[in-house]
Amino acid sequence: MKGAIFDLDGVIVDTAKYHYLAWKELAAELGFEFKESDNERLKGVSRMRSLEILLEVGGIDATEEEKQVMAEKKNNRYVEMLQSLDSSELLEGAEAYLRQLKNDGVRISLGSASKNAPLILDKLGIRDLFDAVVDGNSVSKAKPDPEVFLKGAEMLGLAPADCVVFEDSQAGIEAARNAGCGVIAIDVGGILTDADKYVKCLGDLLV
Ligand code: B16
Ligand code: MG
Repeated sequence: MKGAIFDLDGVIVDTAKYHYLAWKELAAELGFEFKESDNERLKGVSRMRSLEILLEVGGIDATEEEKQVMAEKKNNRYVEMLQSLDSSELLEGAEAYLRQLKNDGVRISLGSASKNAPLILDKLGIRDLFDAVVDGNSVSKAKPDPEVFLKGAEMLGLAPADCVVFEDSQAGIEAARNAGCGVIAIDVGGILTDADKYVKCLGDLLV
């Protein structure tokens, strides 16, 4: 491993709980209940695709314009919640593992679908640990398309085969495979397949 590419939500921090609260509020405004079990389907998925899944759950039709307004409303609420995010919300061993890799000379990139990734890294105080940041602002094709990880490897100046991806979603694992990277799954629920190795958190990889 010359390069390490990290997904953000579910690997470094649990932002899924805030995504869920913000989507739940939007659903309530639209007149239906969005359950935590439905939220599983939104993990690793882009903002617009998440909205489409939410509307599907609620049985609601909306025009493109209405969807834009809804997505913006949800994001404003989500960003409001992110304001109080700090390093105490880093997942177990995440910062220590990033520092371990840095000490070992491994180059580090982010590979996330989130357009809020720069804000989240700043709030967590770990932005300086990344040599490159690839996120929802710089990719056009969602996972399982390999674009996010191919870009990450390129920004690190490395071949994809020399990079290992750390992912918590099945679509992300497929994206890493499609890119030709190695992949370690952060698999709390024991539900993921097709990875090279499975751990519960990045702390399990500390030496
Ligand atoms: P935003 P990841 C993903 O983060 C989340 O898992 C997913 O639920 C969210 O819809 C997506 O980011 C887009 O986020 O609305 O902030 O642009 O796992 O790819 O780090
Ligand atoms: Mg994720």
